[in-house]
Amino acid sequence: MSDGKTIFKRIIDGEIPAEIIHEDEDCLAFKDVNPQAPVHVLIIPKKEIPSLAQLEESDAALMGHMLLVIRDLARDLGLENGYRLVANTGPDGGQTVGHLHFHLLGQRPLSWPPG
Ligand code: DGP
Repeated sequence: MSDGKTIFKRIIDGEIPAEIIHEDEDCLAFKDVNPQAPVHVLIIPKKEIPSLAQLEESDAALMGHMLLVIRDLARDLGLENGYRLVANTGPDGGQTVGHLHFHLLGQRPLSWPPG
């Protein structure tokens, strides 16, 4: 029974397992189940925001907080040589889960442009 929740909301609610590497009052970071790099972590707000396109002005502090969490995670995960932060948004952006998430990718050189 999915009861309309996204898979990420189910992770937030502890209904399905995830390899959580950071949790605080406002956000959660866990390993991507289908990693595209040696480090591939998803950082999500606990607030149910479908994508960047639905952000509100009142989410500014939350987004700032998440970027600082990401900065610290990148340092703690040893990504001193660099990394990439991605927020796939909407169908053209390739978003498959309707809960805002940032992909933190690193520990290999990443090509540009993306596909
Ligand atoms: P996106 O395409 O940007 O919406 O990325 C969704 C990502 O979520 C994708 O890289 C795979 C990951 N993912 C999907 N389901 C699960 C899950 O149940 N657990 C974990 N850890 N990651 C998931």
